[in-house]
Amino acid sequence: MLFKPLATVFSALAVAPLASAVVHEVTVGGSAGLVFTPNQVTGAVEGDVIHFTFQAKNHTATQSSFDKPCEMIPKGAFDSGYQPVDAAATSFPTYDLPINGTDAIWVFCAQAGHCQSGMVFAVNAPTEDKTFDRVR
Ligand SMILES: *[C@@H]1O[C@H](CO)[C@@H](O)[C@H](O)[C@H]1NC(C)=O
Ligand SMILES: *[C@@H]1O[C@H](CO)[C@@H](O)[C@H](O)[C@H]1NC(C)=O
Ligand SMILES: [Cu+2]
Repeated sequence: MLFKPLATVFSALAVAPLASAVVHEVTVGGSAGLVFTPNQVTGAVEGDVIHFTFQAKNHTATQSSFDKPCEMIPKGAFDSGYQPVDAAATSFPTYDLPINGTDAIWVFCAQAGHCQSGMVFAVNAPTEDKTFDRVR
């Protein structure tokens, strides 16, 4: 009688970390236009992954900063590189961005003109001061 409840507790502990890791699906471009869909993710924590799926046109997911939302940060930026996808494509390249903490992460598309058209994305953007609306 004692053994069974303990086993239940241990198996619940063993699956806890897996259960809390979330894969956040984000579509880049495609029929929605020059946008990331959704254009931001909140509440992401270490262990989560942003799974970008690139659709039509030729986009990137590149790390920027709040102050320069259309420029790659000078050191250590993540960058998917250009992902050209034909309008008639039926399979789509993907890029996984592991989340390592709860700090705000700013992302843009580096294709000429796209960021200037509003093609920006954020993870854990603050709700005050440096907010998502202020980079768009
Ligand atoms: C994608 O865009 C990049 C940057 O503009 C360009 O160098 C590359 O040739 C493009 N690829 C295709 C297949 O159009
Ligand atoms: C998290 O760390 C990994 C490994 O260093 C790195 O490749 C990735 O770009 C980091 N994620 C972010 C959002 O900076
Ligand atoms: Cu783009």
